[in-house]
Amino acid sequence: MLIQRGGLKVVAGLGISGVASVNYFYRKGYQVAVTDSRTLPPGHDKIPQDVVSSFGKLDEELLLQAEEIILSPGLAPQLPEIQAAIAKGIPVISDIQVLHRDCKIPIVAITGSNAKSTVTTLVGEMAKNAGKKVAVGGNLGRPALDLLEDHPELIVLELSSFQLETTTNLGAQVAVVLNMSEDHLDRHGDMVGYHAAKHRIFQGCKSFVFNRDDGLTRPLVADQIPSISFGLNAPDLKQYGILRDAQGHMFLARGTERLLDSSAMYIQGSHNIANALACLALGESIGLPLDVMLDTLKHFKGLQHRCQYVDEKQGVRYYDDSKGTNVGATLAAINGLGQALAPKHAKVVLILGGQGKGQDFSPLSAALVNYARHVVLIGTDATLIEATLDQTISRSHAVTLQEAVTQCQQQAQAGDAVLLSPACASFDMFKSYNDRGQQFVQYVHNLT
Ligand code: UMA
Ligand code: ADP
Repeated sequence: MLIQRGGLKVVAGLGISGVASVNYFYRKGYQVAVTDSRTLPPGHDKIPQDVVSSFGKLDEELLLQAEEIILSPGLAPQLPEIQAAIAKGIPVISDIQVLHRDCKIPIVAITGSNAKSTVTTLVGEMAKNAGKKVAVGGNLGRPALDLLEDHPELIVLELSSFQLETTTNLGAQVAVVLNMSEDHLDRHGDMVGYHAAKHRIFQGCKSFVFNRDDGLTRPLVADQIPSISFGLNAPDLKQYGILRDAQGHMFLARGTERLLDSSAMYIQGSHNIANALACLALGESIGLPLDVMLDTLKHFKGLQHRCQYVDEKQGVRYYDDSKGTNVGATLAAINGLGQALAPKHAKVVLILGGQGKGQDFSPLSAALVNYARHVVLIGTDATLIEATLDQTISRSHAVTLQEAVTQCQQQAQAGDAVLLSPACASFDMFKSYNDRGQQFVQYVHNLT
């Protein structure tokens, strides 16, 4: 430590973001300490040895000594130890707030219930291909404060409602809530709380993008703040949308100008067309050239575990949508695959379930009646989910994912698609959605 600056910064929660926060303050010469309720939290060996650390419970005494508390997204501000600090007037902020306070680099801020990672990655690629020195991270990939080490000229941030809850006046160059559907209600209480957290992304923004098809993405901000909209319909002048030709081909469009035949992209499904349009609107807001953006869209192959084709076994195709961790994402997957299979009279066999996060699962039922041959339920909330399904939907239960894959193979007919899209978090049975997806891929490859 070079010099001692200011009062004590206490980092609460030492996960990926906690490690980045501790190291950031340490490098800058601040007094910094860390507390975590876990006895041996991940990253305990990635911080300097002389940083005061208190593990095994959230150390209220330490927290109350703080000049400010940097709260990990995995910890809710409602925790009694954090509430005690708030009651004493100690500011509780996110690592995103620290980033904003300490840098004047323009930020593209992206949130939404789904598509955050896809859109963040794509906008990052577009900026890079346009020759910008861009750093990409936040809820995805690298923690926000690590991005400053790249000395970027532009930062593209994926932001979760957990991060936004403790972020004020972010002042993004451009901000977007891509879409809104139920998620993380166990943390935010209800849709109103979740919506309020998400919409903090617009505080102080210089421009914004919104989804015309989803009223909950529109911010309440002053009229004079410039905006661009996207939606899956014909766009007004200078907005992004869809135009169809006489043969029914869908074109990504700006106003009346056709930009790109949607079939020229690898990423498919109407939700991905919406995502691509959102990227164009965000890119335009930060001055990226259109030709570079379109070229990036044409070459992007999509991210792992997002409706990814895995293999074909005995005429049945298998898809890994392990990142389908809420009802909105799973609906997009069932409808996308179901509509493609329907003309061939083929159907979807779905693996569904896990930790439900307090969501209402009933919107899945109608899509499953239309497109599913069978549903295999797994995980903690399997029974809860089953109770929302229409009686006519064929279903079974499996204790392990391997058993679920075997059941799917038994139920599927040639031409069908087996889809892992659980609409739930994975932590009851797996380390993460990545782990769940990787295990699924392995079991599928092992099928005869
Ligand atoms: N935890 C404790 N005690 C503590 C601190 C944390 O038990 O004292 C638990 C939390 O309840 C949580 C887990 O540890 O279940 C991880 O929490 P964390 O705050 O240590 O998380 P990090 O490792 O710092 O990762 C966080 C984000 N995690 C969460 O928001 C839960 C990561 O998003 C993010 O990539 C990372 O910061 C870098 O910014 C992950 C995520 O699941 C991908 N996000 C949610 C989502 O996308 O739906 C919001
Ligand atoms: P996030 O980072 O918000 O979780 P991802 O890009 O990782 O978003 O995608 C998560 C899930 O949402 C995947 O199952 C993906 O297929 C699905 N998805 C992607 N875009 C959309 C969209 N526009 N609407 C609904 N679901 C989507």
